[in-house]
Amino acid sequence: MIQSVLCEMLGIRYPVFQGGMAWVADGKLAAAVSEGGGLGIIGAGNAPASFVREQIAVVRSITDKPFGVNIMLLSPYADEVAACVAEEHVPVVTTGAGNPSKYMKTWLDAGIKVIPIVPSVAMAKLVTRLGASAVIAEGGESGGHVGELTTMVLVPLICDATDLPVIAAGGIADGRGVAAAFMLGACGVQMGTRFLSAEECNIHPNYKERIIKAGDLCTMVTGKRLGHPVRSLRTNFARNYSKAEYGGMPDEELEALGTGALRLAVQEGDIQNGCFLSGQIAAMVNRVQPAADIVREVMESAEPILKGAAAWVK
Ligand code: TUI
Repeated sequence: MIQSVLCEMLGIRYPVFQGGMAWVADGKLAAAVSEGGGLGIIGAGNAPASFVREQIAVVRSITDKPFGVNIMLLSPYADEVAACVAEEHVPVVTTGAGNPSKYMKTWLDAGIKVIPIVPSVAMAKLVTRLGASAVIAEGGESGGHVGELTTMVLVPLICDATDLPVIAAGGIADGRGVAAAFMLGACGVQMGTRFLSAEECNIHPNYKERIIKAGDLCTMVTGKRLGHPVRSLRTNFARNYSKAEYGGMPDEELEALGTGALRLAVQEGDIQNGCFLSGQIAAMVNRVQPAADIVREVMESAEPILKGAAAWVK
């Protein structure tokens, strides 16, 4: 069984986090992952604190295992959600899409383990100084809001930049990815796209089907011009957005084009107007299965690969 310092630190069986995907990662999915021995994470996304509080209650009604909340720092509700997780004393907070500095003291005072997603060495060093428990190094293969660097480059750089445990994310969906992440110096992984196919993942059936059918070239990045690059499935919406972006559409119109598109994908399965966030690894996600099976299967299949690695050394 693969265990690492993260397991003891967080009280989890497997060093696997489920990404806190906006609109997708609700209390039911998070609870299923935590029950399966990983760390389930509620995605606050752009939702208000009332929604997050409800989802925390859902998790607590299903499991007494540890879980986390991801706070999307670009959200207009970030301040109230930050206060809510402190009041609720959630075990773990992860952050994304920004600098979490201004909330760190409140969370640490509430006894929360803070694990920011860092897209750069500078951000890793900053949150290390501010008292983070670990960092998530998320490469640009991931779905959603992406940084510049790939997982292959970012993970070892972050491992060199901090003594904290590093969780690798972006482009990981099976045992080979886990083994590779550990070889790069990570002691845990976070997966988002792989959990889109979980039985307990409550997205529209069109979304699940698209992920399962996706091939290697099925994602693209849009939104660079507005400063928030986002990886999603290459749908008509993404192609049209890209054309508008490079065709000189004014910023406000472009912003309006993207508004509501995540919800349309997740809740309505709207193939024409929805933005179906997905990592490149969707090509490797081929079936629906319980979240707990995903956690176990991915970690168990990494074991022979890691054991076999010694055979390279003569
Ligand atoms: O955050 C994500 N993935 C996301 S967020 C999201 S919802 C969204 N809504 C509106 C616009 C854009 C996205 C969908 N997917 N992943 C973690 C992540 N964090 N990726 C990149 C970063 C990041 C970027 C800059 C973290 C820190 C950061 O700091 C910038 C600075 O220096 O302040």
